[in-house]
Amino acid sequence: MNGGTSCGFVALIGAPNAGKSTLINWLVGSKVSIVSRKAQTTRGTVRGIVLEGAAQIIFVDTPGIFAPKRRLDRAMVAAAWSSAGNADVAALLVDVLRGVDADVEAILGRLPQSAAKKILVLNKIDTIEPPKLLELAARLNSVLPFVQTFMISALRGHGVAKLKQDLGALMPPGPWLYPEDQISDVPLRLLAAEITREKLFDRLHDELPYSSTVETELWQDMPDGSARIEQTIYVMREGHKKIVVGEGGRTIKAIGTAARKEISEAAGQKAHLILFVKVRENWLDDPERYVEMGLDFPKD
Ligand SMILES: Nc1nc2c(ncn2[C@@H]2O[C@H](COP(=O)(O)OP(=O)(O)OP(=O)(O)O)[C@@H](O)[C@H]2O)c(=O)[nH]1
Ligand SMILES: [Mg+2]
Repeated sequence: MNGGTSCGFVALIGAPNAGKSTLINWLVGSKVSIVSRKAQTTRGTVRGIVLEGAAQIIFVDTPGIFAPKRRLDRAMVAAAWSSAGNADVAALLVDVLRGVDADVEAILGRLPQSAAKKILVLNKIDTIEPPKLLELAARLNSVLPFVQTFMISALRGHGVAKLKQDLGALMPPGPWLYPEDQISDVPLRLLAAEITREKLFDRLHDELPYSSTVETELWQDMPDGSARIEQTIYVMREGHKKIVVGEGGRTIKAIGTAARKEISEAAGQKAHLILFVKVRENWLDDPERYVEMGLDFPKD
């Protein structure tokens, strides 16, 4: 007996920047995964847990799928495909303004290999006119017949309640895997590191955000109820360190202030955030960094 409950996994997959993390945050009603204007923001998978009537839907935010070059890219793309393969439903998010580009084409080519039910989620409908939307829906469904097509704006929340409702109905019968009040599987120290990385993405340009990573080294609860949090920002060059620190320490201070505020909110306690910047030329080839990101280390 399962008490009439159902539970399953929905992998959110798509090209970088399609709006997967924005959508999972809206569905969960809280920030569980970081978002930025830049592509390739999400590096590891993040689960966001949502209740819809008697159904528990475990959404899996994944890194964007693109033609990988570096080792880290390969690890990210592999993690996304693995999530799609293990899910009950694979939801393909497409940025309607971008339409079907090479990344989307490549995803459409490989998606049939996944045993999951496939649904299409056209996102960013606030950016184009309805006739174009219908055209795109028809085109994509002619390439791969989706079980259902949704049109949403993850940014504004349009169409998201309907998406959640219909996905609830697709979940297989079974007991809930998570306690009913749990919203994510991300440990607070990892979320805190991700929040700081989001602020790096916000403030730094060009290749720097892609060649840096953030780790929480210490989380110490203080007698007054606050937390002392130490994080390290790894960069690849001395010159990068200078940019992250900024003139007179201005950039790192701004990153720290913005991150501390949000980490305090997420943790529900006052935070003292201490940031260190370290040059680690080869961190992209260091297996330990991948463990921290929750990724498998590709051997070559
Ligand atoms: N106009 C508009 N912008 C959106 C919408 N959804 C997401 N965005 C924006 O698109 C950008 C990328 O959003 P993310 O949620 O980080 O995208 P992602 O698919 O998780 O990206 P990666 O993690 O890099 O694969 C951000 O600037 C979002 O604000 C939407 O419905 N409308
Ligand atoms: Mg993302």
